[in-house]
Amino acid sequence: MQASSFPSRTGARTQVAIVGAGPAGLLLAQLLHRAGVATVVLEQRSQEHVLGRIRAGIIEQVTQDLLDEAGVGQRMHREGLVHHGIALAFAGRRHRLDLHALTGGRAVRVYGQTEITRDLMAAREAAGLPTVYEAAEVQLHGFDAPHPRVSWREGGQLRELACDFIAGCDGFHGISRASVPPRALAVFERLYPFGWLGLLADTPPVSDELIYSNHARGFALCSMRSPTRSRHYLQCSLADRVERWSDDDFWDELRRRLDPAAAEALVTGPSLEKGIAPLRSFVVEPMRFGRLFLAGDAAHIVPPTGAKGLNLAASDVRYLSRALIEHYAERSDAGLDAYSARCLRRVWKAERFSWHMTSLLHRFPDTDDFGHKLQEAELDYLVHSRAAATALAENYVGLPLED
Ligand code: RFL
Ligand code: PHB
Repeated sequence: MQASSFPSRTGARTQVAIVGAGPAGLLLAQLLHRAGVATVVLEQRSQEHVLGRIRAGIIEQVTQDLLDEAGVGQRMHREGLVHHGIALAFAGRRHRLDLHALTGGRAVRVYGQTEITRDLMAAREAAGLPTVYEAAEVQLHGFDAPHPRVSWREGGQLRELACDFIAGCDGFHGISRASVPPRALAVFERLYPFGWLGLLADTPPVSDELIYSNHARGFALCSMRSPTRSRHYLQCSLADRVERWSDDDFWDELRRRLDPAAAEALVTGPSLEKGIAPLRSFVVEPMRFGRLFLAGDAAHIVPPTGAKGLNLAASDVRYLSRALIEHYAERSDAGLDAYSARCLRRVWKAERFSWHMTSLLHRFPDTDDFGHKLQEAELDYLVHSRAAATALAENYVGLPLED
């Protein structure tokens, strides 16, 4: 289905062609629109498919501020849940980290990525701006020269669009990064020997706040989307298949990996969605090639343990939107020239934090009893040392942006 069709033909042009209608692409488009910069968004999947992906749940203050700036924060303020703390569970006990007290009054908000995407799509549609869904065979041309173009197939017909810049917001498997000559890229990657099995259910959350649990059987996370909808994850083997997990199997295994009070409080019910995601750390440098700018998962992936992926996509978009607006309004390319290095400084700190949280909380194939005792000792240190707890808290709520 096509929400708002773009009457493209040879000779059509825009200022910024945006590839991908995930949160990065749609947020960039909305911020540019509010500054009077014209965009066309090209998305390979249908609108329903994009909205059907259940992903992130935790958003930092920086991301909330950006949604407000984009004029799409109203429902997030109404329906999102402000969380002042998280719990770390290990050795059969649960310990609260008071994020609010440890960070001088900061917090995170539970508001699903699906809802953010829905709000951004609604704003774009209301403004009558062009988004092409089900754009097949998107290709990027000439971004190493002054006049880039993008082409795609729509209903079997070849379309083409000239532009000043291309924003590659098409996620990890997208075409944008793949269009750059490999010799121009440095890739940094780490794969983890396990995945996450996620389950969404209309059951009340186990607790008012998220529980991250380190257990000898593997990691577990109890999260939520609302006071009546829970989202849980279990560390699973990469060889696992979602069909092998009945809902009952999932709930039984989750219960085993929780502290006794949480296990007691767990309310089960039929799953609305169940899926397995692999865990990966990935960064590509640089994030700019001529007139192509990568943003979000197209340039970097973090394992979800630190809840940073969507938030990093948002901070890239903040830097990129300001740089493009500065280019058009002030004829200055300073922001565009600084974009890659500025993003990467924040990206690498989030990579470090996400890797650390993953290492601390999961059972690795080579985690022996000694290794598990070390994890428990570090967790014990974390929850009893204000200095260590502060370091975790300030990363979890989100590090500050550069001006
Ligand atoms: P997306 O969301 O992948 O969107 C990219 C879009 O581009 C389209 N596309 C193309 N379009 C045209 N032509 C092509 N050739 C194309 N190829 C792809 C795709 O269809 C898609 O619509 O990337 P974006 O916008 O950069 O957003 C990134 C976030 O989606 C991601 O980082 C987060 O979901 C990560 N994440 C979390 N992040 C957080 O900040 N907090 C969390 O609590 C959190 N939890 C999670 C997560 C990711 C998870 N999974 C499944 C990987 C929990 C999980 C389980
Ligand atoms: C989620 O609610 O989907 C979620 C929350 C925290 C994480 C990862 C995912 O660290």
